[in-house]
Amino acid sequence: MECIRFVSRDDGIGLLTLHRPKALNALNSQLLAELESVLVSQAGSGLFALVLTGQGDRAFAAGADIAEMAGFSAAQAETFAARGQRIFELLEAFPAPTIAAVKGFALGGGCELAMACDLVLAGPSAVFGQPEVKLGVIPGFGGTQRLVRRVGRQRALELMMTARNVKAQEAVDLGLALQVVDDGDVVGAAMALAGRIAANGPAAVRLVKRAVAETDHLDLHRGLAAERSLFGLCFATDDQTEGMDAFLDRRKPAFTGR
Ligand code: CO8
Repeated sequence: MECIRFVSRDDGIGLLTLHRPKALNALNSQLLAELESVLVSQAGSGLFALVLTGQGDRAFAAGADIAEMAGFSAAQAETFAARGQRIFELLEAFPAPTIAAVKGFALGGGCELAMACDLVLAGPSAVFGQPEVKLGVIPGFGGTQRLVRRVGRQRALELMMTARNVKAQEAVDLGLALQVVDDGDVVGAAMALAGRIAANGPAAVRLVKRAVAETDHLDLHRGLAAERSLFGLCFATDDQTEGMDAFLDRRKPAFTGR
């Protein structure tokens, strides 16, 4: 792979790094294809958590690749947007929790990529934004949808219409990021957070994600119906037996994620 590095650690945590540092990890077709391939191949691998970051200190990703997009026809632009949206949906639906570890620029498609992750940690250097209107275009990898859902309609419109950048602490205040990692080791902090999550029953963690993802567009009544069905499903897992037995035996559970 040219544009993505992926390592799966013994503790079940995967680290995916966008690797085009010369272009501030801008998302071109090659990078998107490699991202898709890792997500597809890892979806059934039983990973307990996946951390995404960008190579180097300057950028998570400075957006979709402007040099590649510049000459697009309307039809080509729509196809490119459809491709990015589909891959970001794969990321959003990844069975295990996903954590974006953002250093430097997360602009345009980079901000959209972070928003397709479950949790976003920001280093002190993190800069978020949807600057597309400066280029005469709109967000095309989900920004008009996910930003509104993350920060609310008025704040999202202001950010997308002014194209202004948001630093780490403001991103947290807006709800775009979960927290600022003060010491700057944002990847280390994301791995540690992934480890804390992975110490819980991995099958249940996956079902928490499913319960939220599959119901956030439903009314409460239907959401509750989906929740109780997934709650039932927990009782068909080894992790539930182990978790409850361990509690009753006053020992630490040894979860398998099954
Ligand atoms: N695409 C391609 N190359 C890029 C990008 C990008 N998005 N961002 C930076 N680069 C390249 C630069 O061209 C430069 O390359 P070179 O050294 O060969 O000239 C290198 O990365 C370093 O960049 P700078 O010299 O500009 O570094 P600075 O520190 O001066 O500035 C900035 C950093 C502020 C991040 C600046 O690079 C910048 O403004 N980048 C563009 C940010 C942007 O507008 N992003 C949004 C792009 S549009 C988008 O993401 C829409 C997504 C949906 C697409 C839908 C499909 C149709």
